[in-house]
Amino acid sequence: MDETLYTPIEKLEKFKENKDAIIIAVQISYKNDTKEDIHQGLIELAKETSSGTWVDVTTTTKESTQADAWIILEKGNIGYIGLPAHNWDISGGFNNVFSNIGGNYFGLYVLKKARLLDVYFPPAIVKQFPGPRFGIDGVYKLFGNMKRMIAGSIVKPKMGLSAVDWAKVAENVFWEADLVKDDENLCNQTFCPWKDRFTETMTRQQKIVEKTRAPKMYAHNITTRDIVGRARDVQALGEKLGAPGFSFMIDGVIAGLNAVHSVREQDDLKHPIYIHRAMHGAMTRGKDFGMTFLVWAKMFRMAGADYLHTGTYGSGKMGEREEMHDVLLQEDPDEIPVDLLDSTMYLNRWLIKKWEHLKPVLPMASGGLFPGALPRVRRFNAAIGNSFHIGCNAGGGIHGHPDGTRVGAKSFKEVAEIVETKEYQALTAEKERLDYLAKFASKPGKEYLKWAFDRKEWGILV
Ligand code: CAP
Ligand code: MG
Repeated sequence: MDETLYTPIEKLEKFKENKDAIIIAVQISYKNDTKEDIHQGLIELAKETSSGTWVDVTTTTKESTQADAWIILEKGNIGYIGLPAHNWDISGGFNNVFSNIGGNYFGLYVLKKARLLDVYFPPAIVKQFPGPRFGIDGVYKLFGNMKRMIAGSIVKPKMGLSAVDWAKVAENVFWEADLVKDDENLCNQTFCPWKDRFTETMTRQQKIVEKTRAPKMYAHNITTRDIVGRARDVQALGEKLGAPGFSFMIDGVIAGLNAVHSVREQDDLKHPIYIHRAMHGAMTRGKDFGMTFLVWAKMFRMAGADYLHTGTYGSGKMGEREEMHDVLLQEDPDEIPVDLLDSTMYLNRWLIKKWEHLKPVLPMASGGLFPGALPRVRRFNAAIGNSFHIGCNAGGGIHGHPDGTRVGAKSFKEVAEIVETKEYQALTAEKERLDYLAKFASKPGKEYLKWAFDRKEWGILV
């Protein structure tokens, strides 16, 4: 655990005089990491991330210095670097941003560590980006303003099923739960062409919506080269089928922020954008070189994500159990341990906090979830002031139920409903909540829920 404390950029004593610049916070290691070494390392980094190189050159002019980055502050091995806002060529969307805030310096062999911890963009830049078209309120409206967590599923096996077999699994989810999504690696493979999968799924979804009158959503993966073209084709097919319950899913880290922004800025595209974050771990888990997902989450909000994967508060397989640290219960902490910047609690605060004109983004918890994990997700989500506004997906945690997908989905959704009841909400002690849920599942007819709660790898997390 890196105990280094990080001061958020907006909390810096020197923030006011630099608030019109782009500001990055970078944690580095250089030579022997003395105060002087860190200072020198940050000078090298500032040069490399703006106008300089490894030696002084004869071609520098007075004018060229307008692009120089500068060191705002050094706190231990964390440096706060200011870059002139005009260094980001916004005319090209997001393509130029990482070339400025997180490009070359990662390759400087003299740096033994360089982690981009955080980024601040001045309002003049943020205002140039659309942000979510729907946001949390808009997405929940599509779900009939339900007063509970959205219960979703990822069809498993995630690859290999034919379009019809995939749609049959989706159908069983839709009978009970709210949302089905493509998995991150499923798009238009020959064994499951997107048009067939979309058609088979949406016709089944439509029949269930007509029967149950309950809103359903299919997040369809459009991660492809001509992503706007694919979005238009999906939208046209949805209209032809008379089936509006779908969102555009994009593997946002892999496709890139520009792809998300390009889909968002098409005014004729009228469906929410669902961002999966596959491959983020390649950049965010390393403790020496890389960046936090916080950097990505801020820009996905600017680019127009309506839903964004940000982890399960450590309730699933993609992260150890997160603790509810006091600092994470503060809305706007003055300092936070570096290792908590990518905690689901801190990430989700940045998805929902007031930020210029940008609508809040719906957090999606996914990855190793199961019915009994939902109470814990709900408690953590409430702790950051986001109540029940979160989508929860389970793949194995639904399709792994021995009574099949439909029963698994029923179990998952039922727990999302139980935790919203007055009786459950009135319980504050952990043991009371555990006993309440166990008792609920021990009733006749609830054997399927008892199985889920009793399964060794699943259980109940409150
Ligand atoms: C979950 C999942 C999700 C990741 C996402 C998977 O399946 O479909 O893509 O977990 O993680 O492929 O593993 P299970 P994150 O429910 O079966 O685990 O949201 O942290 O990026
Ligand atoms: Mg997946």
